[in-house]
Amino acid sequence: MFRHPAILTVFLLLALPGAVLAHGFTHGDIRVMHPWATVAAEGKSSPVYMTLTNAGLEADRLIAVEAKAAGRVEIQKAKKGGGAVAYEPISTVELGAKKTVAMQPGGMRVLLVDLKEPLRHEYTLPMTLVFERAGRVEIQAVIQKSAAEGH
Ligand SMILES: [Cu+2]
Repeated sequence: MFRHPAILTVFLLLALPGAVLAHGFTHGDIRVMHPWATVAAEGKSSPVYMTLTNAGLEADRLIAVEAKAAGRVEIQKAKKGGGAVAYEPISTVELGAKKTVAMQPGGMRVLLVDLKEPLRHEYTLPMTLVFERAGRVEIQAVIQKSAAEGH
């Protein structure tokens, strides 16, 4: 029976639910789960959220984030109090041994500033997370319209 190669690929992906449902990246002891950015126009900014896990026995910390699509990248944390959420830059994200840290709306985030290209819905954005111990972790952020979208 004839089978279209594209159809076959879909079936193979569905046979590996972990690969589809858990969009994540592992490098050494570091696991980065479901990184996602927000749809944005060229020249604008876009927040990126993800969950970081350190499966190792030694503490690590995120010290930098790089993205070719952005003129500048900041790591930020929401300030407490007040009405609208305001963010301020932080230099690192501490990731203790056997700890998980969620970067999510209203908490910590990565901000891509001065985008050199538009972030289009459902495309993916290559980024590099730099950890003090684990080194460089290459990830692909999925571009979503909102936090609720998920997959
Ligand atoms: Cu995902």
